[in-house]
Amino acid sequence: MTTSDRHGRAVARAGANFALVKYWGKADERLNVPAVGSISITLDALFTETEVELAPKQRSDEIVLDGKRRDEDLAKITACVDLLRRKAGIDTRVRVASRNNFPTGAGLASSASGFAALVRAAEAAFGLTLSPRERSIVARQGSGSAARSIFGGFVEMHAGSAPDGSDSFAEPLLESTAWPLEVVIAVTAKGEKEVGSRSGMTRSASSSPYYAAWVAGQPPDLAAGRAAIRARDFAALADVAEHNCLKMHAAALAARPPLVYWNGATVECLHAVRRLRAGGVPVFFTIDAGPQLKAVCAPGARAEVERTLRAVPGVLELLASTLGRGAELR
Ligand code: 2P0
Repeated sequence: MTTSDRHGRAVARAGANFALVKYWGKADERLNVPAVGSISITLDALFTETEVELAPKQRSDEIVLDGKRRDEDLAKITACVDLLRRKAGIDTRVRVASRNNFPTGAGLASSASGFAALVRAAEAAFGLTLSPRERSIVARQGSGSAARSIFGGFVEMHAGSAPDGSDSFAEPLLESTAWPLEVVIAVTAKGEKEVGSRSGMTRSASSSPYYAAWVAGQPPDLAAGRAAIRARDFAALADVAEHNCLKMHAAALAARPPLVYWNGATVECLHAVRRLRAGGVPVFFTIDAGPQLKAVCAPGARAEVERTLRAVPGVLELLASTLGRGAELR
């Protein structure tokens, strides 16, 4: 029996994640090693489910996302699956069918959950058993944030310093059940963003006068984020997360041409969250490379956060989630 007879097909699910101490910039573009570490939370309610099936008769991989062929994503997916083909010692092509239960490419971390689910499913389809760390290293080469979606709850990604990227992986910091924070996402625009994270990072690194300061400031933010999570200190986490988010956007805004990921509603939501917290509601915001605002709140505060954000003009829809588990086979 060949590997493909024994295995051949697998389905995996991975939750989206977003960073509270952010990844922005690369140390090595070829190996996709980030310039800075990051700390994230993995979500339960926003996920990608991916089926990988060996296709021995095909000469190239095939990717279908939300029912549509995505030939534009094929090169990145093939490169990532190649890493697993090499480990398995086989050269068989695959058919990948993937589904997001949330809008793709609008700053909601679809590449994070997408590559984490792809790696988990392809590993199983090829009959491999990787350690979680190896999975994270492979997922990173698909998309940096995907290294974090391998794990659930609170996760830290290490930038690492090895030239081969072998110490650039994520690992769990705290389980979701140990501090069950909740998330409300204010969707302020739908559709794919104008400038993807990857080119936004390159542009920031090459042209923003604040990029070096952004990189230099990351170790203390990581230490503060780690300490706040270990101590379950909401006020401390809110402080470092908002500061770190605004620094990332400051570096991006100062790029040439500028990277303005926000719209008016994003900014109104930011103010609404700050007003809520000033009034004693345990909530803070973060914003990624897109116009959606993510509000993170302590258990019990979600209903009030939802009421407030729903009333902000320009908010099209709210998504809510608890924290979730890492990438798993179905
Ligand atoms: C983050 N973002 O830490 C940051 C904040 C967006 C803003 O990780 O080039 O899609 O595939 O490694 O992972 C988005 O970057 O970039 C991201 P690649 P990725 O969540």
